[in-house]
Amino acid sequence: MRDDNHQGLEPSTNLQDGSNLRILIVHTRWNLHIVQGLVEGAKKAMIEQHRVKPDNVVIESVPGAYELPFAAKKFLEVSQIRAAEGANDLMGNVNLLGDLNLTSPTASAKPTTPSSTSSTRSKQAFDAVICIGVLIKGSTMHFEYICEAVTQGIMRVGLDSGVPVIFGVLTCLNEEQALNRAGMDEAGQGHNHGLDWGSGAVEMALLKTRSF
Ligand code: DLZ
Repeated sequence: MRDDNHQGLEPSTNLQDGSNLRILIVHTRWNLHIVQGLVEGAKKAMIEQHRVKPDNVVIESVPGAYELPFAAKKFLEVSQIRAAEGANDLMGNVNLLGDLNLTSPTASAKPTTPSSTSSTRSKQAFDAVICIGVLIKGSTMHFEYICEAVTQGIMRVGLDSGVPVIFGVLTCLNEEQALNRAGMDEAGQGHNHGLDWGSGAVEMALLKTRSF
């Protein structure tokens, strides 16, 4: 069914050049068939419209939407520690991760070899995070509680860290609404909101480079 109330993001008049940015997408595995379409939309906008390098789009997953704020915060912190570690390695070989006894919580959990550690350390911290998930209302109050917690949590991570965190969570009354907002509806008249989230992440990440 066509959503006549759809309002997409009006593109910025300036080119938002994301070629120096590194952006994290954290997505849920709940409602994965829809979430994947949204993740692809966000990637497409960042890479094709904003010149973000494909290697600089990092994708991680969590079980459900409730886990998004925690994961965004942790991945962000680890990326900041690794970036600082890389800078310190250049100056004096200080190992912050080792000192704090932190390990990476990434889903891929690759074994740490000396070469992979040093290449990971040289990576820049994430300039923005996009949290992507799909919440579909059921017959209990669960939906309302998760929506509230996720919304507040994602906002808090952004404000506390000073790094923009995009709210890419659809909160829908049924699957049809979600498919429409992922541009996956049968009639092909929906709009993939992932595109807007990708553009929004680049624009917000670039705020710090603005002079006023
Ligand atoms: C439990 C639950 C329910 C009922 N529905 C969804 C949903 O529609 N979308 C989603 O991303 N996650 C859902 N979850 C899982 C919670 O987000 C969370 O993963 C669990 O409550 C464990 O903390």
